[in-house]
Amino acid sequence: SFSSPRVLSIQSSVVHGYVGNKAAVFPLQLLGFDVDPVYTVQFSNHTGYPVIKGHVFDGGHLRELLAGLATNGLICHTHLLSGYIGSQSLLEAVAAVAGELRSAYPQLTYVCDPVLGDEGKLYVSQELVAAYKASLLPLANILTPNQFEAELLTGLEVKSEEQALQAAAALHDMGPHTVIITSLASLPHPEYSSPRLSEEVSGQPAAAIAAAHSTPQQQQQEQTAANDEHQQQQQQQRSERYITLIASTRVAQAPGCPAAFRMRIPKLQGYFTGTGDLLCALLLAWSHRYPDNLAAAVEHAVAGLQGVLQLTAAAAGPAVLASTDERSAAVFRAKELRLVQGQQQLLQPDIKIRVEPI
Ligand code: PLP
Ligand code: PXL
Repeated sequence: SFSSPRVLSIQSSVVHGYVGNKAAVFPLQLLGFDVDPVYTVQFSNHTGYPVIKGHVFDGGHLRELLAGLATNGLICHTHLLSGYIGSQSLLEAVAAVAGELRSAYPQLTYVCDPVLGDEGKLYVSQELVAAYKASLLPLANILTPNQFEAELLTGLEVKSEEQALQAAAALHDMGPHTVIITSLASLPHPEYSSPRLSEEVSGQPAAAIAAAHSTPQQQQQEQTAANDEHQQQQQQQRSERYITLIASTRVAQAPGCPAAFRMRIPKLQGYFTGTGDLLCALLLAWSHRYPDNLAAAVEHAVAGLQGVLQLTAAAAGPAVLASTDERSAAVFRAKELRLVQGQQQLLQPDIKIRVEPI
């Protein structure tokens, strides 16, 4: 009964739109997985909208559903996927479920997205950080923290590529053989400071203004200062145009496949909800397809996500993408992921971005 892949996916669900399980189930099915979804919440829509209606489920709900499955002999999962977990009770229940699934199938792959926060802000209670470390990381095989989550889970600062690799190593030691750190927004990249990119530098208005009002010697100094400032600005702008992903695995890779690499992903304008959930589901699917080539798995997953995002951005249109109205349901609705329309991109992703071995 373990011959075909089957995922137990424990995530939130929404009636309208695509986050949590709504962003994960269809792509996984499309890529050949049977999916058994368990809802951690069921809301009318994602939490960005002005109004949210619905219910939150606790650990007891998950345990009850698992007991039903166990009694009927329906625990036959090759994969476990967990996303946002809002309470310690639910987290402990997920840990129990992971243990139960692994005793039924020791080769179980548990893909854990440790959703704790982003950009310095926690969106769960602090006690969940310790609970993840104590209960879930030891059971997880593939972990997908963002930069901030990698810092919280390791206690290490993650502000450079080297630090990201150190954090990944620390996370490997806590359990997961594969760590994919997403969304390293402000990570300096070696190339950003290389002269190769300076051809992108165009006008230098600050230097020109300084030059018009000073002696030649002052000019030289001010020009240098202005150039430095300008270069810093350019560097900042360049790094903000990319999201850097860093991946590291201790699974033996096929010849020629790197065990650690970076990928620089051009940023699209606008913020979309559910991208992290979709990426995590795609990483699960493609790493099953390419068990000894993480680079190929990441390239396929990111290309699928980008394909859906491009379609979503095109459908939303420039006015919606430029909107800064944080409270507009219409704007959120217009930016819901075009998953169904993008199924071809998920099924046969057009790989435009390759990984770079570190
Ligand atoms: N790639 C990765 C690794 C991400 O984590 C995300 C967003 O979470 C995206 C791409 C999507 O970003 P964008 O909408 O800027 O393309
Ligand atoms: O994409 C993360 C997510 C998951 N689940 C729910 C959400 C969100 C983001 O807003 O609202 C219910």
